[in-house]
Amino acid sequence: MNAKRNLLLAVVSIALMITAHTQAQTSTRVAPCGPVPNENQLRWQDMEMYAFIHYSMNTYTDEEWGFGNEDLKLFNPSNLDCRQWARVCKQAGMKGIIFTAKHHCGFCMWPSAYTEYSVKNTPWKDGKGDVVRELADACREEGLEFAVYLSPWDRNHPEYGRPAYVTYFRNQLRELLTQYGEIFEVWFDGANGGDGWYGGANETRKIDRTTYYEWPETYRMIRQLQPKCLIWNDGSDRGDLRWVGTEAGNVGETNWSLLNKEGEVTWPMLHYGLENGDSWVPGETNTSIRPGWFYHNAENEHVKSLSKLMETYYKSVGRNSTLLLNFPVAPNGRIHPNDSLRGIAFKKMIDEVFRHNLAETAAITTDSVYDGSAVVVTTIDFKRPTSINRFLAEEDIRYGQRVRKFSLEALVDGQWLPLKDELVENGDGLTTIGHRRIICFPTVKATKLRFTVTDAKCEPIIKKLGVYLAPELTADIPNSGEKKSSGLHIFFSSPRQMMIDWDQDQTITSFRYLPPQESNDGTITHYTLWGSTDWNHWTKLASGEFSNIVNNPIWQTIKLTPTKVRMLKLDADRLSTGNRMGYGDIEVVTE
Ligand code: FUL
Repeated sequence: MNAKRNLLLAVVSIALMITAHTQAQTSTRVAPCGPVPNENQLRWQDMEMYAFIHYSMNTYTDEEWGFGNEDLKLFNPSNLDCRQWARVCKQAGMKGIIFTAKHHCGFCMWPSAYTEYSVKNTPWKDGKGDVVRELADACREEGLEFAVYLSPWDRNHPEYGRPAYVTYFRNQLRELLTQYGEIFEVWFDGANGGDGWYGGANETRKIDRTTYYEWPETYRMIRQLQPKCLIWNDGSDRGDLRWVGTEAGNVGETNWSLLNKEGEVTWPMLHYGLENGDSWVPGETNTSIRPGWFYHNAENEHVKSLSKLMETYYKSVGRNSTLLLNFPVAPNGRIHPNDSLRGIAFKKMIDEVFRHNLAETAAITTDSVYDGSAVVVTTIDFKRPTSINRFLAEEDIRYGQRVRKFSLEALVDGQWLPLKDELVENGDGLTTIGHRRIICFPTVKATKLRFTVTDAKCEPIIKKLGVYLAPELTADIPNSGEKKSSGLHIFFSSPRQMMIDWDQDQTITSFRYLPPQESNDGTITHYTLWGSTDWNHWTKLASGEFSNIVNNPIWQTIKLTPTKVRMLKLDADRLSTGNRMGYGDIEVVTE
């Protein structure tokens, strides 16, 4: 290989690192390495963080999924204020908002001409209101981009499951794509629980998600009406973006922005991408700032802590992904102060961590011994012992994603110390880079830092390097609501059934339940606990009574013989009062 040219490239790349977005003129000579992003994907990747807003009938029924027959009279917010949502999102560092224009219950937040099940038949603003319009306008005023979530599954529509519904769905999409200005993304959730109201039929309807919606035709319409719009689609025809396989807020530390155009997409492909995939399909990491996607009063003290949000940032934006962070809207029509304050503190902390790039004042040298798989050694010389704990690297992805593996070493007291990604449990975590990779490591006082690309598909083109000292989060926001359960992915499949899932099998030895602490409402007195490794076969792990829990609402422990599970299901067989199970905290003890 041409060693001189590689050296030049590496030096040019490093020279470019300080000004992140300088055009890499020299590298225009470079041939792309495998699939590359299109203009829309490049623009989207630079957004880095944008918000989800979940707000619908569920907000008024305290549910996560509506059945489709919820009473239209329930929708009558006293103080709906889309400008407040937009301001909060903006201050939380979000560059846009994706709004649940229609969730699975089928209720439309805009006055669609194709259904009666919408805001136009509610008491809110005497049926003259349009939440989609108010939010689209508010986003534009705040300089945010706007996007829509339109659920393909519709538990209200009588024709769901038959061809007529697909026409209805497209008609609705056309309304959203033609009446509300530029839409940066469309979000088509893959959920389909089968049963629903369906115009009164009240039955289960099965569809083949690979064929039923006739996506290619819908995609053509989107491309024609909104050429800059990105398509997110979970599980069927390949869109422009992919789900990362979990709603917990993390993508794999190895994260290729590639998938194959055709064929099945397995869970590891969603989570880690596909190194030799033939299409550019980058991952979008979606998670909520609190356990549920919709607002539940019972979760007000469960808003994610600042440390949890920072970890989410490192495990999404810091792993070559974007972060789609959900802010639910409360029944009064506003984002709750706990969520907004935490969101704003999150943005402040990101700014604080990345304020001073210590590489900017260091001397940087690069040496290349590229031999077909690339070894490029960059030494960052701080001249004097300097405390550091974060490393950042960005590839110029216009030319493809190239780096497979790298190493990081710090010169401390004259000795080279290998560093690893402290957020990764197995291995050193120093794999792919892509748009942005951030490595967190315990603070070291180093004179030099050595970054070596040890394996790459083609010559690496590093656009930016950064070295930072993140302040220690010694005291998180007081009463942050950080719970033992905040690391768990908890959701409710019904008001009396809690589900917890992990990315992989766990051997669990006990399950712990803290009842709600402020009232007895929703306290579980009798329970059944189930475990599964595949969602289909459930084994009863335990059932019984939490004795004296009402009078003495303390932690309850269900001891188990060590059992391998990937998901858990807790049924509330009896509650002290109320119809919805409540909890103060949950802990699952694993081996
Ligand atoms: C899920 C949906 O079923 C949830 O209700 C939520 O909208 C989330 C973002 O996607 O799969």
